Amino acid sequence: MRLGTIDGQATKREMRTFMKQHYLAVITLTRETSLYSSDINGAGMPPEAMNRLAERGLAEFFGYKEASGLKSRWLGGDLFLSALFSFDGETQPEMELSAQIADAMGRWEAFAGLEEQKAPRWKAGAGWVLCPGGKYNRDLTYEAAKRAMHQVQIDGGLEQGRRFRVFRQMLAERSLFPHYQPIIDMGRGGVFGFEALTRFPPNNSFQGPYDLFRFADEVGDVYRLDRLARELAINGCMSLGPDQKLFINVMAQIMEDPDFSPGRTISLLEKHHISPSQVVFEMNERSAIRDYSVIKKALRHYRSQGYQIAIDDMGAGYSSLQSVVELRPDYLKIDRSIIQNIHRDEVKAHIVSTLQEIGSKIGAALIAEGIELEEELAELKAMGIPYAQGYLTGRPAPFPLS
Ligand code: G
Ligand code: MN
Repeated sequence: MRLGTIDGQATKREMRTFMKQHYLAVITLTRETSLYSSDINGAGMPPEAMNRLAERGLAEFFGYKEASGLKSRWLGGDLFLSALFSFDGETQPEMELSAQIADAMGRWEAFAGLEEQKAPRWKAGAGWVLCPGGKYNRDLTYEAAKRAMHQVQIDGGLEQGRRFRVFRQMLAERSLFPHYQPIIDMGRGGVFGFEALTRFPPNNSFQGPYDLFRFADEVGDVYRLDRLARELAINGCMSLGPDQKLFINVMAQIMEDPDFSPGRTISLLEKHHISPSQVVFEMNERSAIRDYSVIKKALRHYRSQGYQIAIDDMGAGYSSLQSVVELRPDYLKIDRSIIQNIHRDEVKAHIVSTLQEIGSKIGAALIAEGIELEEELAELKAMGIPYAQGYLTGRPAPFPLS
């Protein structure tokens, strides 16, 4: 996914962005039907209604400057629209195309639903084929139509496009709103530091920050999202005490990127009078670490500047002990699945005390996450766990904390 390192590949990809890309797209509107029904789809629909649907469909797609040569045609009871979409210098033309189509289709489907209240549900599908030079024939048109019909059958195929549009808008508008959750110092009392957590206004496309980051990774844009999230996390951190720490989640794979440099982070930190020694990078293994040696090298560099490292979600299904061995963290954050009901489960207590023993041998302090009950907190305190985080001691909120 990374560019610029492999000769040839990078140049090919870069070249592509300067060339026009043409796609023949076919969009179909069809009514849900049963294979075993004797009804023919669309039968009995008044011709004026059919025309209105076709016109409205065309109108939706004429809105895009990339679309040309729009045609509409009824075949049996199904409506087919075709158009040539041309992109110039777009790095992800297919994503852009599916975003535009998904957007227009959403409105069109809604329109069709209103139009024919009695009718069975209308469904839209889209398919496209690359056509070099913008030339196409019957075979290509048929192929695109076949894909569009297939799309109708598999619900959610266009969901990707919708998500891409929402995602891109979030990046452009920088609409992430970091929240901060306090981490309590159990020995001395008081707030040891805050974990910055990415939040965004509710939408239908992304269920939460992890869903968003996973999607960003899928479409190859996780670096941009990560950078924005980090920048906003530092910007929003209004009143960090000189002895308090700011915990920032970083995907391990970000550190594998040769372009990841905390230089920008440092200047932002300076602006907010936060020193690197107050910053702890939380790493998790949600996306498997491919090459520890690269990360270790990066970590040596950050450590020399004073940053600290925490291993996040220890004890969760995807986390391994390998990162403890390889990364030599300063903190071990224990996943809430181990903390929940720890006062009633000996096995959980054994696991935590074993981790604490490991921690004390390698100089890593434990942070218990997801504490919701007084009993859990009391148990952890009795075990001598130094730091606590959870809804009980403070919910994530924007600064200033109430
Ligand atoms: O993977 P990580 O540990 O960074 O995840 C932190 C997430 O856990 C955040 O989304 C945060 O809102 C959530 N969280 C924090 N404290 C609690 C808690 O006490 N209970 C539950 N269920 N979730 C919590
Ligand atoms: Mn975390």
